[in-house]
Amino acid sequence: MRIEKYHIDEHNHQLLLQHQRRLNCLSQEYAPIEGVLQKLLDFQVAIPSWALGTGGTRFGRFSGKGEPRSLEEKIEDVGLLHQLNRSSGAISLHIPWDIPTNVAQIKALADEHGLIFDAVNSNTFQDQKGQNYSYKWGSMQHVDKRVRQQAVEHNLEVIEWGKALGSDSLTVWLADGSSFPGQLNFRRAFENTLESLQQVYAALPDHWKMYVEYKAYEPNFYSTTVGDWGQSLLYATKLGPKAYTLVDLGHHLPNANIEQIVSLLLMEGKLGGFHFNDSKYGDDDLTTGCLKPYQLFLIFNELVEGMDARGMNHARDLGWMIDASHNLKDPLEDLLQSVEAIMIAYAQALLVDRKALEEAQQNNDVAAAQELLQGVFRTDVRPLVAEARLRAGGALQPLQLYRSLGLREQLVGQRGSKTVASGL
Ligand code: PSV
Ligand code: MN
Repeated sequence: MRIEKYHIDEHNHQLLLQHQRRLNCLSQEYAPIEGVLQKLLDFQVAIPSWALGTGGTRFGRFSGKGEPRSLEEKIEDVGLLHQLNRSSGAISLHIPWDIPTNVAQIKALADEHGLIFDAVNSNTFQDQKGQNYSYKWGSMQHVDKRVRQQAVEHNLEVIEWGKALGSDSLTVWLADGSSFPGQLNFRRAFENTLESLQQVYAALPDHWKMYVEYKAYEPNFYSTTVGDWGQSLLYATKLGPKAYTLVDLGHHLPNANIEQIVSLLLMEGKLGGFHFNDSKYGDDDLTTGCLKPYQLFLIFNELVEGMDARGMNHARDLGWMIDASHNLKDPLEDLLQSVEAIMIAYAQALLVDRKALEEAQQNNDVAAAQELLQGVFRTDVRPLVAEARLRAGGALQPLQLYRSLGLREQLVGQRGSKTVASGL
């Protein structure tokens, strides 16, 4: 399904005057805004294929209606998002949940929707039908070499799928760890994991990146073999220049200073990518920015500062992806809100007066530094984000248009109300 262009035009036409009034006020305060707008136009956030269906918890899954039944329909859903916001131009696949039946057709379909393939994700946290060995006791850390080998081979297969689709990065998240003291020899688990990752690393094409994602706990509750950014950095450093740490916002212990982690990883040239979501307690996988928009802004503030310090291209040099999946909202509405929150935080970070902040820091003027940051955070930059969307051919108010066109109802009409998307 595609949205007819005239629907977007009509919607924009209706909102244009009000939009221009708001944008003018903002431009007067923060002129010139052209550079910021171009950066917003360039910035794309990948959508994970598993976020298009309603997620569940271990207590159950309450399916939404009109969920995509196939990879083709997932691509169509991301295409709709991208048409509405022009900032969701990539899809990230999880193998084996989303193995393409016909690569050429899938690529052509993605192309039709203006989408590229972001990082491919391996899955050694679940047992699959027909698999020889179980991952109950871990995958790359496993005491049995045959299990480790199976996990390595799976990752090699994922790289092959990625190559075929035109992806250029592999994300490895391992559920490996232990739930009871004494269950695991930590050092051996690390060494086994490193050796397995090295075999995968050796198969990476030259221009590829490998993202090593860490997570504090869950599904294991005593130790995780890639449990924090220090461990991930250790693996990434030992692996080599194509390996990087991936930060998932939901994978820290409560109150961790994620912005500081980001800053130091960037300093070391070892920050690879991001998984955006929001949480109150753990890996809650809630809509990005729904709970802690200030933290999100502070993270972007460090990202922009750190990327600029290294002369990096904001849009291209890091992998940007949403990783959220919960069981209440319409997934497409949720994703529109997440992308909007990300763009707002990014726009705010771009508006920070870096010179003045640096001066405040040099003078130990803590109050001035706070004023500077909170001044930007409390500025309503939504007109800027909307202007970037407008220039790219998207909708001024994507969620409003999604609802007024009855897109979910149309999807339910096509797909039915009892469909279940593959994924979590
Ligand atoms: C694990 O919690 C994670 O964040 C990893 O990125 C997985 O690939 C994804 O969620 C889906 O399980
Ligand atoms: Mn993740």
